[in-house]
Amino acid sequence: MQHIQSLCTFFRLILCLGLTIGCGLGYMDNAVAAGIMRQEPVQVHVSLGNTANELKFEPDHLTFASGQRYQMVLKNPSSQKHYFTAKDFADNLWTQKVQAAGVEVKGAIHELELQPGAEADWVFVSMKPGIYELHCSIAGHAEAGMVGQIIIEAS
Ligand SMILES: [Cu+2]
Repeated sequence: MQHIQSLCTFFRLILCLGLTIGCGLGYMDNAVAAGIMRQEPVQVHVSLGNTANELKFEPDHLTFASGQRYQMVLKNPSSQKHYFTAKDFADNLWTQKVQAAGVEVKGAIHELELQPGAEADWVFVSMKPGIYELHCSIAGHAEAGMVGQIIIEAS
């Protein structure tokens, strides 16, 4: 009996490990995926630039918990175009959708371009723990300080 119990624990561990390593909801057990999709997304607000036209993200440090559903509200209150570019971060989450101006985009997203005054909602489930870089890919912006750090913490 003891033996069977430890065997069960072992397989549960393997399962958990599998879920952590799996790089998309596709790898997840359906029940686990359905549970995450029932989560009310946690709202996080990020500003690309500001009204004073400073070249920075506000905030420039973002922390997410793996396996949590988020709604990241991106806004560009400045008078110039900016990008939210975080390719490695985007590779390690599962995007449910990006919503902007009545349009909904589903599937993999790597970079978002926001025109002056634009707003976009990125709904995703953070997956693989790690430290990821963020920058604006407009020439000169990252060099001027438009960079940031995104952390996905193990939950
Ligand atoms: Cu920029």
